[in-house]
Amino acid sequence: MSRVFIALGANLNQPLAQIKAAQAALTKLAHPNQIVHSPLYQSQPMGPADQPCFINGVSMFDTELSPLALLDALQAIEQQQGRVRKVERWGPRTLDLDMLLYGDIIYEDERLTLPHYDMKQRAFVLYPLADLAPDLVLPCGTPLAQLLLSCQADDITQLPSQ
Ligand code: ROI
Repeated sequence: MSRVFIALGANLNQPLAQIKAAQAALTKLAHPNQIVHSPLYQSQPMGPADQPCFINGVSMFDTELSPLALLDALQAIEQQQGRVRKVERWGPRTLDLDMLLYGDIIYEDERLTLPHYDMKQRAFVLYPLADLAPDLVLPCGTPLAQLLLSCQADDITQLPSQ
């Protein structure tokens, strides 16, 4: 069994409702009562600025699915919630589920890179991750706390718990 962290992001079609529905769908992938959802954040878009704010969060659970089986499950949830893969890079989306970490695995193929290739720069990922696992150390040996020190949090706002 491996501990996984999934980043959730949405900025279209009632993003808060999209994130809530995704949390419910992820709960079905986890062992019973073994999932924890971070507080949610509103964040300014990274990439093109002419798109709505995002709602972001992270969920943590243990799974027996392999990394690629978990990726299939995440993509199925994205599809169920109306995600259409667009040509435009970094455009708006109804739901993004990104596998951040799968245990201590370091992995790369054309479908999946572990840890997530850009997580170290993204405040909207690092802050909710730290809410769940403040003492986390990445597979490369870098403590999460160290990444937070060099990451500006001025474009994210924690939402009151729902
Ligand atoms: N920007 C923010 N703030 N949150 C996201 O989840 C997010 N996801 C993306 C891009 C378009 C890069 N920008 C984002 O995929």
